[in-house]
Amino acid sequence: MPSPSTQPPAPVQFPANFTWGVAASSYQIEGGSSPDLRGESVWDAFCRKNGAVFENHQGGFACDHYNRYDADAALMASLGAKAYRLSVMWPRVMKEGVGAVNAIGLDFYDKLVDSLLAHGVEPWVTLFHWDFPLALYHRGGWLNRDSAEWFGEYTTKVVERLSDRVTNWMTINEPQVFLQLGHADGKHAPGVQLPLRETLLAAHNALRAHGRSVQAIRAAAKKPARVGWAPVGHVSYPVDNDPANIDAARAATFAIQQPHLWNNTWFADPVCLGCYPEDGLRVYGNNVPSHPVSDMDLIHQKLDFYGVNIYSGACVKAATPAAAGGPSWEAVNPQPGNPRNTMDWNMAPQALHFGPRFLFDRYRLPIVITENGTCSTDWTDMHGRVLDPQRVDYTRRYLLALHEAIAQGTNVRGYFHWSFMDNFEWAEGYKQRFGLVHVDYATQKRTPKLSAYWYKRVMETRGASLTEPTDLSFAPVDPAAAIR
Ligand code: GCO
Repeated sequence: MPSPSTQPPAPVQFPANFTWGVAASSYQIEGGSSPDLRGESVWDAFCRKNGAVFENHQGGFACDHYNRYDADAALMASLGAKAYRLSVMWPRVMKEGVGAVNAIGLDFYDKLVDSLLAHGVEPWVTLFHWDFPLALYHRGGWLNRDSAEWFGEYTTKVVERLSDRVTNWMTINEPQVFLQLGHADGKHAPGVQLPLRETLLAAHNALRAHGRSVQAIRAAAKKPARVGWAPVGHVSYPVDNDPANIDAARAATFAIQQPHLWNNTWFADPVCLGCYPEDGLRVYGNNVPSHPVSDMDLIHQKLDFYGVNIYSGACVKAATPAAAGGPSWEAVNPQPGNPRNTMDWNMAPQALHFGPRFLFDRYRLPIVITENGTCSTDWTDMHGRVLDPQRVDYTRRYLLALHEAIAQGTNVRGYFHWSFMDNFEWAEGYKQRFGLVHVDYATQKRTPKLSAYWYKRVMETRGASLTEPTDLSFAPVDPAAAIR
C-alpha cells in the first residue's frame, strides 16, 4: 500500500471517450429458469449436486432479472451507467443448444436490449458466460470437436437478432475458470476432474469456438461490430518500479510453469498471436492435443479489443541470483494484514496498472476492463442504508492505478465494474456480495450501496472525484491520509 504523501494529488481525468459501465451475467442474475422459459445449463445440474454450492443455494431464481429487467435498466441508468456488460444464456436461446430457437428466450434479450437503449445504457454482449447447454454437455461438451460449430450456430442466431442495436461483442468469458475449475478441479460446473490431456482438448475446442464465434459475428452483424473476449487476467506486478522488477513481473505474467490452466498465454497467444506458447508446449508435453494447422487459423481471428477481468495479482521481484534455468522472478509475500476481501483475494491495485500495461504491450490491442470489483460483508443497516466503504476504497485505488497506466500510454478504452448488483456467485452461492446494488433475495428489493452513489460521481466527473474524500458522513477525513 502506497505511503501517505503530503503533496496534493495530481488531477485525474479519464479520456472523454472512455466507456464507464457495470457488468453482470445471465445465470448469475436472471432466474426465469422454468422449463417453459429455457433449456437447462450445466449450472442447473451442478446446483442439484448436494454440497456442490454453498448451503446448496440454487441459481434458478437469482435476482429475478428475467421479470425485473426494465426496472433494473432504469436503476442502472439512474446510477449513471452508460454501458452494461450482459451475457446471453445459450440454453435460453436454444433449449438443446443447437437446432430450434426458443422464441420466448430470444425475445427476452430483444426486450432487454430495447429497455437498456431506452434508458440510455449501451449494451455490451458476452455470448458465453459459463451456462453451457446441458443437452450439449451430454453430447461431449467442450470435448466434442463439434462444440465450435455449435457455438458458431448459436452466435449467428443471437447476432442476427440483436446486431441492429448491439455493436460491442465478447465471445467467451474466462476460459481459464470454466475449464480449470469446471473440468479439472471439479469445483465449478460441470464438476468433473479430467486429466490434463482432456482439459487441454476442451480448451482447444473452446478456443476454436471463440474463433468460430468471431467469424459468425463478422458475417451476421447488421452494423459494424467491435469484437473482443473476456479472459481472466492473471497478473504479476513488481514490488517497486525498479526496471529489473518490472521485467520480472512481465515475465511472470506471461509464463507457464505448472501443468494447469491458470495462465494468460495458453489462451491469449493463440487468439492474438496464432500459436501456442513455447513454455506451455514444453510444460504440457504430450498432453497437448494434436490439431491441424487450420485450427490456429480459426482461433486467430482479428479482434477489436482485449477484454480482461482483473481483481487481484501476485507481487514479485527479480530473482537474485536467477538460478540457472530457473524463473527470473521470485514471489514477494503481501505484508501481513494486507487487506483481503471475503473471497480472501488480496487488495492489489497495481494489478490494474501493470496488467493492462503488460497485455497492451504484448498484444497491441485496446484494453477494456470487462470486470473489476470486490466482495464485502454488505448488509442493510437499521437506517435502511448499505454502507460499503471497503468497496469504495478498493475501487478508488484500482481506478487510480488504471489511470496511471493510461497516463503512461496504455490504450484502455473502458471499465466495467463487477457487479451491478449482488448475484449468484457460482459455488459460493449468494454468500458473496459483489454488487454496487444490494439485493434482498427474500424480497428482491434493490438498495444502491454507498459505492453506487460514489461510482456515479466517478463516472460523471470522468474520474476527477477519485481524489476527493468520500462523504461517509460518519467518519472525519484524516488530513494526513493521502490519495497517493
Ligand atoms: C469471474 C466471473 C464472474 C464472477 C466474478 C466474481 O470473473 O469469475 O466472470 O462471473 O462472479 O468474477 O468472482
